[in-house]
Amino acid sequence: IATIEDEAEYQDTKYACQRRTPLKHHNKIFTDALEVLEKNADYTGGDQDYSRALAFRRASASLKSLPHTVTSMRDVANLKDIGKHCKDVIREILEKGYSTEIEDIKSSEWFKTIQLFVGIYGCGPATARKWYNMGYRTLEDIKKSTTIHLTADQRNGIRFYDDLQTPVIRREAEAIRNFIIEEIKEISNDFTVVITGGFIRGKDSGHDVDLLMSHPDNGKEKGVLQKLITNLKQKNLLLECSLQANTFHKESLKSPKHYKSSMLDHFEKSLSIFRLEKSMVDKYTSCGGASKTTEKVQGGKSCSSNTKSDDYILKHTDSFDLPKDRTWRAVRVDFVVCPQSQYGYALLGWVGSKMFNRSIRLYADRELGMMLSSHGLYDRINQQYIPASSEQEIFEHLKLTWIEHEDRNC
Ligand code: DCP
Ligand code: MG
Repeated sequence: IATIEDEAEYQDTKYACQRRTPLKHHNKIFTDALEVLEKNADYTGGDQDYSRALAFRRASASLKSLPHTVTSMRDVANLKDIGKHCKDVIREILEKGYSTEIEDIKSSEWFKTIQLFVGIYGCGPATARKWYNMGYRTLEDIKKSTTIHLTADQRNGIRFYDDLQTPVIRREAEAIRNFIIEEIKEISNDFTVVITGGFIRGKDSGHDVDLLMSHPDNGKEKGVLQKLITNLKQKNLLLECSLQANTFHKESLKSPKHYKSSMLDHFEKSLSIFRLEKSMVDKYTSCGGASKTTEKVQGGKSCSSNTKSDDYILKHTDSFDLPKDRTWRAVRVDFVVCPQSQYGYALLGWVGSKMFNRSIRLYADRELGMMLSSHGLYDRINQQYIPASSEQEIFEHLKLTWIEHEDRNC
């Protein structure tokens, strides 16, 4: 039951980052419908569709933070960010329990096929549409095609399709984190490894595991990820991985281009597919899972510098089939390394959600003339960088009330 304070808080806000958006909210039937409209616009892909997708997402975020259930159109009259199209959908759901438009979209061959194809790791809406227009409708069609040239990501995306479509559960994420902590002890002491993304916002499952890694001494984080990846490859634990170097320059914080081109950040990172042995889940979740390694390194392992990143990527001639009696599953894991001086900003960015980030960045820009990214904050008016050692400090700089991680699910 919503309190007067909850209602007042909702009424007071213009941006999603100013209000609490819990995971479990009161209007799922409506937000599920709006998410179909958002996906549909996103799959369609034009500039206008991008704006439409965003509008549906904003409407959905508004309903998610509403402290009560919408039961009549009167409840919707003064809601934030709900346009005519959304209102029509809500009205129909209120009257009939479903929306004809949403049901039509969900059952259309086009939508179902694009949804199937964008589920392939490495395949975005543009590629999915291209394949659809070439007449392909199933994964089998894609596998058999002799005209499509699949990228390495897409070949693995198809090979591990079922695994990667199966949500990663919290226990699996924790096992991977704890295992990685053990592995890093071989390379560097005092490293911290934190699970971010959906799990830190309280979700029980997600599409991947996002690990933010750092060292308390600024600069000492350098080189560790490369060694970690080399070691994991030697142990045959990576089915695929890319290693991206850090490309951040402080000056770029001032450049509007930095904010436009990079919803994603410039940290050193590896977007990988991890081979999770099922036995690992029990082994690495029973130990309690400290989030910090403190033991001293007993002689770090050597790292060969000529490791190719495509060691485990399928060759074009390899089969898509996996062994039937597997003892492992494939899990998408993002490893991200940030220097301590940017940790608060990096954490804020990797906690998300994507919509929360969009909202807080827009708020900083429009309301305060400040540019916020996962690397820092730049005050355009006073022309200075604003350092922060924690997320709390960033909220203070932005004159925002603190929002807990589990209330950033917009
Ligand atoms: N992120 C972002 N913009 C992107 C990608 C990511 O701001 N284009 C940030 C916000 C996300 C976080 O990184 O919350 C992690 O990205 P994920 O795509 O893994 O999103 P989630 O972890 O929130 O969802 P899921 O539970 O499905 O993994
Ligand atoms: Mg995630």
